[in-house]
Amino acid sequence: MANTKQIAGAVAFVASIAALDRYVVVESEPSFDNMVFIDSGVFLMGSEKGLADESPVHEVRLDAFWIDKYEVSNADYTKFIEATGYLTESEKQGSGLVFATPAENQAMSLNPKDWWNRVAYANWHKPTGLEAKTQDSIADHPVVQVNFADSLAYCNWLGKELPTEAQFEFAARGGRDGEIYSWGNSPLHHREAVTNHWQADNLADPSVDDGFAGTAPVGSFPPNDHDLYDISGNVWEWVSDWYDPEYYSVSEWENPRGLDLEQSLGSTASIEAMRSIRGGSFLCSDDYCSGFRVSARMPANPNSSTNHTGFRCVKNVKWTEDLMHQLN
Ligand SMILES: [Ca+2]
Ligand SMILES: [Ca+2]
Repeated sequence: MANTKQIAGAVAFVASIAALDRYVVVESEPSFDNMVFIDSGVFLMGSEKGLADESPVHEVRLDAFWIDKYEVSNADYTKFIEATGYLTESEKQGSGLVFATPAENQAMSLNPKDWWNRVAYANWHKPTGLEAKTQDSIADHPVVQVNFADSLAYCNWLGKELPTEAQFEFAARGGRDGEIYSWGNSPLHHREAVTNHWQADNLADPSVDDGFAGTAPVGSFPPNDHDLYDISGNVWEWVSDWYDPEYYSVSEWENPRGLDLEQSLGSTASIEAMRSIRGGSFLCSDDYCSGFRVSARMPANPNSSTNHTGFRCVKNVKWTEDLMHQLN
């Protein structure tokens, strides 16, 4: 671990070169501030008690990596925008997807498509559109209305990556193999304020017993055993894998990264391949979605920006050391 810290400065230079064929130029001094070191290890990924795409439970070995302690905040993302002039997809398109309770949009349908409205001018500045709070008032909230590319661009700027699904679950479990939640097996409704979630029985009945109907400032709830905040709840988080519901049957044992695009397209029979998101959001409850279960997976259109999906980044130790080796 110490060696990795010591070479961080040199790696910044290498990372800036590596990033040239990616999206944006990496800033000069990437740091490990507010990151948690996750040592290499073996864990049991998935669950036999969840949805079909969470099984079979399979053993996975991961190399060591660093992961952000918090979801990336609006204040964090502002630095990226100001440094690069990057324009997010929702800003280019002039709209983003915003959740509306069934009562608000007059649609009591159980179809999730009826809960989402495309709202003009909704973007990371104004997550729910023109009438949203000012950016200053949500500076410490997780950035949302960022699609997969918008999220990856931020991570690459810092010489980081999006976590793989396996890295996210390994970090979220914190050693709790076989358990349901990042905090153990206690049902969510038996605990108070363990994570920012939806506390009512249905989506037409918003409840704010945990203090937040929407996003909460990052770090408002207790961390997991790895000192990671909001690794369950608050906002869903983009991970790097293409989503495939049957991937666990063919997953590599070591450092799995998901199927490639062609395999994902073929498996889902979808015209548009989906990426995976993890961790659940303020819209999940134990009765609905339950995305904060540590094994829960969700497909998401990588081109879509919504007000309940953000991200955090990782720095891969082996990737870093390989670059140093190439440099020498
Ligand atoms: Ca809440
Ligand atoms: Ca989260």
